[in-house]
Amino acid sequence: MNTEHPTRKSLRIVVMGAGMAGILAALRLREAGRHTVVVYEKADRIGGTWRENTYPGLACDVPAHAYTYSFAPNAEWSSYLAPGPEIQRYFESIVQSHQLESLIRFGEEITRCEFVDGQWRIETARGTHDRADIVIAATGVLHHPSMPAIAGLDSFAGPHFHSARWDHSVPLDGRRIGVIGCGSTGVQIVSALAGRASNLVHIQRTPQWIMPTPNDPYTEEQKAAFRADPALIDAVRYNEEYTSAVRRFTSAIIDKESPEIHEIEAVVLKNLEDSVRDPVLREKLRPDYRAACKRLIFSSDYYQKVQRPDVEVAIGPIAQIEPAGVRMADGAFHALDILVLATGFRADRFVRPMRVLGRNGADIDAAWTPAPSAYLGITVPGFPNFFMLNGPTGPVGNFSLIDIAERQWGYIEQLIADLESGKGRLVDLKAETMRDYDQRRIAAARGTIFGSGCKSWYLDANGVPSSWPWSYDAFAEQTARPRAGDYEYIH
Ligand code: N01
Repeated sequence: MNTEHPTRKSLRIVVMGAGMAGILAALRLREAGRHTVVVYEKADRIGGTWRENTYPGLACDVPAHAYTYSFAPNAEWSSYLAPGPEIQRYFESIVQSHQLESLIRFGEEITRCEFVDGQWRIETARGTHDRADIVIAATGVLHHPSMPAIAGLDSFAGPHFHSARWDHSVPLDGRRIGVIGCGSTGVQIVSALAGRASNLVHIQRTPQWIMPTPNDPYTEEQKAAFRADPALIDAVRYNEEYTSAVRRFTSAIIDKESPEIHEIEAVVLKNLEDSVRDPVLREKLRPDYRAACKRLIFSSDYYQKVQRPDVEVAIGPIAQIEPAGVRMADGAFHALDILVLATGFRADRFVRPMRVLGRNGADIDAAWTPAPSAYLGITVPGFPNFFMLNGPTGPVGNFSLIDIAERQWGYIEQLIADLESGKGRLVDLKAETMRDYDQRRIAAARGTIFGSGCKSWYLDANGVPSSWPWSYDAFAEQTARPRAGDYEYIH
């Protein structure tokens, strides 16, 4: 019996998803050791976004030592920005070293989650039925590929696939490859395929601002030093230059007239002016909206790669896709063997298409129409004991989502502790807490750089940026502990 907390009881907790955030939750719950924990994972492997995205050039644009669990530093990162497969291996190693595999039910996609008689009833596509006192939804942010509605797409004669569904059976070397889309994904793919394709065409409806970023490999000596003294890893992770860059970046995005955003604008403009020699290409690549309005792209070599003679940039809308290639609205035709759709994700989905039904028949789909929101990206009124990691309106602008998930987990742990200690059997966000949050959030979001006039996946169906619109420190402070009065406790 736990003598410190005599009233603490064991709860049944279902975690949805075994990506970065689900692994975090499972690991923390296993460490606490008091609960029955089951993780449902629709795929046959862990990894979430790092399992699903396997495109050439995949890397994380957050420095590797910052995109790492705080409790599991990794001396082995090969470079300042880690390649995707290495990140996947890191998560696999965490699952293995913490023996989490036995908690995970693979190949089980939850299709329905309904609150009945004080518990959550879970149903999977395979017909498994389960129940839970608490649900942790760790279903990811950018998860469902967005297929573009371009006329003739299916008529394309060669292989064509979305960036998150890469077909590795298709040989790339010496082929004519078209890449549609120039978000972080399209830019990484083009940088990786330049020099492999015989002809590479980067098709951009809207060019992007590019922030130059060094990406030096770590030497064997550096890795040995990290191994010998983990404090050196902290020195990179919590390095003053990086943390102050994160703070300056949030100041920039939340205030579109701040000195910090003007600083970013100057850097990306200089990058374009200094890097692209041909004035015609330079003008093609010059965005007509403000820097960081779309999620800023970090690249050390994109401008160099698109100046190669075997790489072409095609700017403007596509008229149609034809069996032999892509026809632009200006009539230009690009003959292609392979077409890659780096066209992004349906960023408003979160737990959907799963059916989630809360108290009194509340439907998450209705609660999130026209646009999803969750208090601190974690809770929604009417859905008691249902906690999200990286849910809607959390910070998603060029930050380490691991850090965000860890902060949210710290907050969720305290709500779980309330339930264990008998404060209530259920904890439900008050509707007025949500209303007040959304009013303040929406007013603030309209003033952020994301709302300065471009289109991006940040904008919800009302055109409001759905990312956290305040500072990083405000997020840290507000997720440090649940605020008295925000929640209703039900016995
Ligand atoms: O997707 P996006 P992404 N015709 O939505 C174009 C994260 N990420 O996969 O701008 C023609 O940014 C669309 O054009 P437009 C990161 O958070 C992180 O690249 O709408 N083009 C745009 O260019 C990132 O922000 C890493 O005019 C069409 C592109 O497709 C997020 O994922 C790495 C079109 C979509 O860009 C999403 O990035 C990679 C059409 N019909 C990704 N439809 C890290 O390093 C769409 N487009 C952590």
